[in-house]
Amino acid sequence: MKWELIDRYAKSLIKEAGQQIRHSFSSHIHIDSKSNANDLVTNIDREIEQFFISRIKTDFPEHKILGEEGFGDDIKTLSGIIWMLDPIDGTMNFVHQKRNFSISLGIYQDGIGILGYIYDVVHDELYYAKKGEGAYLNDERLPQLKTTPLNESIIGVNARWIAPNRYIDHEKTAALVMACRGTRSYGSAAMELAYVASGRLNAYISMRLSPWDIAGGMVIAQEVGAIASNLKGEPNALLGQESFMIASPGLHQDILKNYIRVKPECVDLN
Ligand code: 2AM
Ligand code: CA
Repeated sequence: MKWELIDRYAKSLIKEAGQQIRHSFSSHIHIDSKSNANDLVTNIDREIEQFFISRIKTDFPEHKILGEEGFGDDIKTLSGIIWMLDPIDGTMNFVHQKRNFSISLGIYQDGIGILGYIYDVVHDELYYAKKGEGAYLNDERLPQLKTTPLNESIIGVNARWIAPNRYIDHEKTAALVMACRGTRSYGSAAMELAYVASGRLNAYISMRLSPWDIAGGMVIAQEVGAIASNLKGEPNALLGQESFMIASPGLHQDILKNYIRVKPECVDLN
């Protein structure tokens, strides 16, 4: 019963937050940058995170919250129940395009993903899953993923990883781009995970993601048989930034083995 209650509660919080974000389009949005000039945050990111936290702290005081904007708890271990929240994943899209961003939420117990949500606010598409009970897009159950060969696959990858960079061998990534059917880059990691889970993409690759970017999507993806790992092929630890890849079963192996080479000198890439 407990998880059914938390699930209903989380969905209603997400829908309410989505409404607030849609209303914010007609107000003044204040934009700041964080780690670099292109790493954006707005007053809306902060207000939405605070909205979630104040509600969760009131109604589930024993739960912990890991939020991108830092208003939650200082999380050092995954013990207990932790809500991993990105109030707006794809802030650059929120600012520049007013679409292609999402609310991303995963609820974990002792490191195991129990509930996952990705809400495409503008299209009113809620992807969600409960561990062991399948994944859904709004009220439609998502089917199990079928393996697609690379030459029939669409890969979500940012063009910067096809140019020389310090993390991975760009010539290998360029070969991947040539070998697949097509590439896309949507600019919201959580949405790209949702797209892999729903078959709109067949794989998604990123060099550096945080727990709140992937926590919700991992629960959803697991329910449809997608495989996720860091670029070394290890499970993501969800405690700090890591590289990331998710794909349908056979494709994950193929890409990791034949098209990804992490530079040996790049010691800080997990
Ligand atoms: P964000 O918008 O919540 O920051 C952009 O390619 C995707 O990567 C977005 O989902 C973005 O999430 C995420 N991301 C994670 N860390 C990032 C960083 N340091 N700079 C820019 N985007 C980052
Ligand atoms: Ca964010």
